[in-house]
Amino acid sequence: MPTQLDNYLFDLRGYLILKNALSPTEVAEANQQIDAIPLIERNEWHGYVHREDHVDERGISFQQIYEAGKIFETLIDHPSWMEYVLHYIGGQDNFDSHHGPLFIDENFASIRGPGEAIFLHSGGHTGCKRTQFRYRNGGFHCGQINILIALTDIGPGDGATMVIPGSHKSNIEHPRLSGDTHLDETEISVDDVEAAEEVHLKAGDAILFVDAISHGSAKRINEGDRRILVYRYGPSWGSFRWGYTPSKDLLNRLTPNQRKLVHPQTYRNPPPEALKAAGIL
Ligand SMILES: O=C(O)CCC(=O)C(=O)O
Repeated sequence: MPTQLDNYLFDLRGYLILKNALSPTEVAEANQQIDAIPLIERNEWHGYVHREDHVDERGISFQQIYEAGKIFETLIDHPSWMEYVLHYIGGQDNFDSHHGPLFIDENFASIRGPGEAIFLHSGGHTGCKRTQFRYRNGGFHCGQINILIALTDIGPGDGATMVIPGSHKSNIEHPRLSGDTHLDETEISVDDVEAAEEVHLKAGDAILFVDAISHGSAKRINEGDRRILVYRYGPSWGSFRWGYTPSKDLLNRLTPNQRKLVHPQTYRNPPPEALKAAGIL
């Protein structure tokens, strides 16, 4: 459960660090499963895992990673963060009895080598409903809470996640994120962006952040790869960011609680007799 200090810091900064969220065994298993994915081209599939088609500078992203092995299924409702995510999305009283309290609208593994990064994006100034930070009536009601898990140690030069603490509440866009002086995807470092900070993690640590915070990653300078996982949670009435559909195999394997987070709705259809009686069939 989040403590009062967690709540204070999350409200103030827009993110929290969850130390040792995964055990060394879980980290090793996740890395092995990622190694087992062949190096497919952009926009190709390996089973139900899709390699996202984005710019080269962003590295490799394997979307629908929860389809890639048991370890990724256990992350759907992992005890290291589930209570936190429920608390910061809030609103579960409205939906819990009908469908799930939350929905995962994107989940992926990201692998980045030297020279690769993702530009800083988002911020409170956008007012975007889906990613918003909201606190009302004594509770949090955020639109999207991300859990970003390090599968390798991420320190200086490793292409760490960058955040601008407090920017989930900002009214004004950071001048380096747009306009004449905006940074290009591969030029990013904290030295270029006043008030941005790198978040250094050990493998197994996670960052919990509201998507409204300005975030991205520094350019990796060091040799080797940086590996992370991202699971994005929102309210159960949300929909997939990229239109993926969880496979029937996955849904059959999941526990009832996990299934609610992956596919909250049970669809209602009229029985064939009703359609026949109405002359539709
Ligand atoms: O790759 C990172 O460290 C940041 C991830 C990110 O930008 C995102 O989750 O939108």
